[in-house]
Amino acid sequence: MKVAVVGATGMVGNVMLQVLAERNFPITELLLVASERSKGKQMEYKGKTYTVIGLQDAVDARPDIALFSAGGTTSEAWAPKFAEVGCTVVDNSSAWRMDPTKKLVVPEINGNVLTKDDKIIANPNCSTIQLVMALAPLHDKYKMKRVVISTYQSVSGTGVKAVEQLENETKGIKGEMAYHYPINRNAIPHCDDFLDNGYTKEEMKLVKEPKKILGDDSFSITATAVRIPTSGGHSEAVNVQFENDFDLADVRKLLVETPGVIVQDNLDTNTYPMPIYAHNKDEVFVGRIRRDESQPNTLNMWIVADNLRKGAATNTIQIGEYLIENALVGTAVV
Ligand code: A2P
Ligand code: 11C
Repeated sequence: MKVAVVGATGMVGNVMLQVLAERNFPITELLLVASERSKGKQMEYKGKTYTVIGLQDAVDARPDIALFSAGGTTSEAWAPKFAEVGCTVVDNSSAWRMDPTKKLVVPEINGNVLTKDDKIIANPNCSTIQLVMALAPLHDKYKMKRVVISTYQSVSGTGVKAVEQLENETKGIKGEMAYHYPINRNAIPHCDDFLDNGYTKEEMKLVKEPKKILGDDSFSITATAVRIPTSGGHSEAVNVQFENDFDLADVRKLLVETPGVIVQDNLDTNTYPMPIYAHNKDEVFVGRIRRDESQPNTLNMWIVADNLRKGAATNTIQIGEYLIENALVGTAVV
């Protein structure tokens, strides 16, 4: 495959290159693409040096697959141009996620919706991906009625500036602020912009995206998204009310048997998911699985994943792998 990584110099782009190399993604030609600022910059992949190119040069090279993580504006403007030359774009931005003509995919859950005609495919938001990975098998069996989510999100979800803000603050250095407030020793209930309904965009992604991925809008979701001073992954406290009652041992078994999910739940040994363990891993970790004793058919659990891996780069690349394995992607039109 001729593969373009658009946003290769960015935070997610860098993780994409690591994940592509680790998983031995079948690359015959690699194009590293970024803004005009980075044109000509040298980058390494599997010990080989590559020169960063601009978007138009990448379109002209007619890649088979383009993995985009260069922000929504770049995606809106450029994904269609890649698609026009026959390239399949897997886009990590929020630009296409809720577009009814585009698929929103977590391969383990709904890879089967993809066809050869899908030329722009959306990768969900990081906090959505880890959530649905744990919810999907439970929804299949017990049918969700209502989900309440509180997130504890890593600064790496905001980007390099936020990671630097936290590092500077821990060292007592005054630097540029990515947030309105200090993040060290703080919790900021404000991820992404506020909307007219009083929720943030991040919270509304958690409300809308799971319904599209699960292909079911019969359940309700509400969310509060909070930024905390950690960098390795996002955590989520999730309360799920089901239509049907469940057996706790069966819930654990279902999660243990779900590919891509690891149950870390042993109170005797203080074992539960945490960002320091999830960091650099591709799986979604679930623990603190317990019955909500305040109402029937309701479960509490704690879900953690590396937001730059399964929440972004890994899921994007898994979509690419799914396309290749199912012969849904081919040589671009000349
Ligand atoms: P560049 O490094 O040249 O600015 P991050 O999310 O870490 O900020 O990274 C964003 C990525 O998207 C970077 O690789 C960045 O390239 C790229 N990018 C940002 N704006 C554009 C643009 N207008 N055209 C192409 N790539 C862009
Ligand atoms: C965060 N979820 O942690 C965001 C980052 O819609 O792709 C990714 C934003 C997105 O703030």
